[in-house]
Amino acid sequence: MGAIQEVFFRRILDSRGNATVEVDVVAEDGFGRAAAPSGASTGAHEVAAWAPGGVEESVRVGREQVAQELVGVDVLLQREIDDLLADLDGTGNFAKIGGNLAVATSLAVARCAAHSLDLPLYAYLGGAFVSRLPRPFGNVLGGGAHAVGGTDIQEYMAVALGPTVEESVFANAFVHKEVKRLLKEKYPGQSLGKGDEGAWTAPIGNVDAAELVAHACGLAQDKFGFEVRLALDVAATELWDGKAYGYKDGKKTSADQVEFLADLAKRYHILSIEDGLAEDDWDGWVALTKRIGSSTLLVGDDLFTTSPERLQKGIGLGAANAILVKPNQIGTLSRTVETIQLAHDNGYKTVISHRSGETTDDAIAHIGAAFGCFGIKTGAVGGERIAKLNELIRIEEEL
Ligand code: 2PG
Ligand code: MG
Repeated sequence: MGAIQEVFFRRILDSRGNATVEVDVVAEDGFGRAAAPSGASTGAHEVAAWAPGGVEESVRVGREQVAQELVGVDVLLQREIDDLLADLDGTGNFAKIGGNLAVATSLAVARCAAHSLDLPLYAYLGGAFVSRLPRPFGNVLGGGAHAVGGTDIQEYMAVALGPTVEESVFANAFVHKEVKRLLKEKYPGQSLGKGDEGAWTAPIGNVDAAELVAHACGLAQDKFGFEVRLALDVAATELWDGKAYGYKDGKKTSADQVEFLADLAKRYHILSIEDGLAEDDWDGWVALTKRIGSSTLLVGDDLFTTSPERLQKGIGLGAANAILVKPNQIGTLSRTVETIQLAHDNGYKTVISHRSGETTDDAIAHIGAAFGCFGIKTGAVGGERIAKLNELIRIEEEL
């Protein structure tokens, strides 16, 4: 039932003004559309983003080669379709067709299947017993590869642990506003900027930034009456030169970095630290996990790149205790789900995530709900960020 009839590929804008791909899948009884995001602080172990010639070549390959392979296939055969995409590519890392083309196709197929069954995407993927929604992680202050002149640490996030997603989303947005107010007080008359994800950027030091955001989280906690915690994405791969982590005020060895983060985590009661160490600094990851893994979520992003194989290695070594899940790092929905299930089977928490370059596609809200992810990292404000947050509020209402 529900054979795919047509597949359309087009180049569209992302939130940074770069080109990305949108895919439409038309089947006998359904229609599905999805778009791919893109990263700035990408991990070396992610699948290739695009065909060698970039977005335009991926779109051409989609039109000339992918579409004809999908036409006639039952849209409900998600795993087979995802395998077909990998086989058609043939490189093992989507270097020929582009991981972003693959992921947009894979998600558009899932949307079309859900539509043909008259189900919302989360219900199609997760079934009748979906009940636990992910906690929103909202980026409120930062720098790194996402902003000019900000902190070395890429993201300072608010994580509201409210009784509902709706209340949590508003608490995170409140922290975003309070951070602006506190920055204006601290730097009177100076202009403030925003990074790619809508987080504030200011000429503030890494520790002062933690202090300021932790304070803003405390104000939110007082106002809303539930816990609001600080979370970091250090994006340490961007700081690592092969020997040391380079900060504006000096270098840190891997051991120094572990001490620095352990101290910050304790001082500011930090809920989670993502990419506290570089993508191949496995020893550092194991050391940090031994040191604070029992009290702090240590989330591997560039470390795992949503790959079941890299996650398996981390589980074996005792590196990290949580994983960031970005479907376009691995290229298909099936592989994304494989990673989420492997994580949950081994006691690793999952945080489904946007990329710094985004569209208004809200698939990650549905995936996070369907598979019971612990968290969803998708910004605090901004059109392409609230697309996901508001969709989660709708899902919550439906449940
Ligand atoms: C990250 C992401 C999203 P990018 O590092 O976690 O915040 O950034 O998409 O640039 O990799
Ligand atoms: Mg990250």
